[in-house]
Amino acid sequence: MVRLTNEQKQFWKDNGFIKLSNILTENEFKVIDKEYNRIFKLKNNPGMEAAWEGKEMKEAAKTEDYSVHSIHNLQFHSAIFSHFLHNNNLLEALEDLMGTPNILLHHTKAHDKPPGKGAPYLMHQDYHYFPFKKHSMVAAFLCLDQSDPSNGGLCVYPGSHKNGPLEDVGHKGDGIDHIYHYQDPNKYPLDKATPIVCEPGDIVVFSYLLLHGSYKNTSDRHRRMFLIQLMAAEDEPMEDTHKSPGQGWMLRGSNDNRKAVMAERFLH
Ligand SMILES: O=C(O)CCC(=O)C(=O)O
Repeated sequence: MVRLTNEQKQFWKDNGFIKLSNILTENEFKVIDKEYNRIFKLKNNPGMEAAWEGKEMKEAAKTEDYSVHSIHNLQFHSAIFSHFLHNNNLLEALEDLMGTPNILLHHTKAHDKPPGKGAPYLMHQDYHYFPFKKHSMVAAFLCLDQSDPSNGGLCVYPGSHKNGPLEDVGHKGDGIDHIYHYQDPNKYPLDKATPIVCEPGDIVVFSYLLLHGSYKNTSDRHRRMFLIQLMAAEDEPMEDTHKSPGQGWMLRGSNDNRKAVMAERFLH
């Protein structure tokens, strides 16, 4: 059982994020860690490159030689990740944080920032990628490595979720096939954010309204993460966007009005 204390719930309300260190057992973590490496090695190909493109990104990275390897929806690659999506400790904690017993999957993704050149992510709100009416959307960000500012760890502007959606800077990458959302790096620089230092197995949950980003990996270590994006069944998307396989999958509770399902064709 991982029910949150009143202090933890208050921290979440005040800050828009919380680090949980007691979700996975050592053995559960080992299994995920090993499978993550196996899949990344197996899939290793140029299509895994997912670093943001564009002028601001190059400026933030201070070089053109930066990289992030990414695989989306790992639960379609290995049952170990579908199993993890149903982790009871995680879902109990999420129920306490999201304030609903009815929790749906939005999507998952994994980022491996390689040593020495792992790209930074400018400060941004995930809201702009998939806006929902009630802002119930949260990310559960599993750290597979010890992570801190030196190897590209996560950082946040605590409490920024309270300001609601901020005006967004959208940038079409030089490759033209992606739109990246982020805040003006002069207004919200990475180096003024609060680093979240994690141990392997820690899970950081944050609101999609929280300003977050991550540093460049300048160390000789990898910085691997696996992220699950989830929403409440009582919420509804504002735009028909960011579809992914398995979206709307019930992870906890029930979805009696099926409102949070993304596409009409899934309604029946
Ligand atoms: O991989 C990272 O460090 C950042 C990921 C992130 O912030 C995002 O994808 O929204």
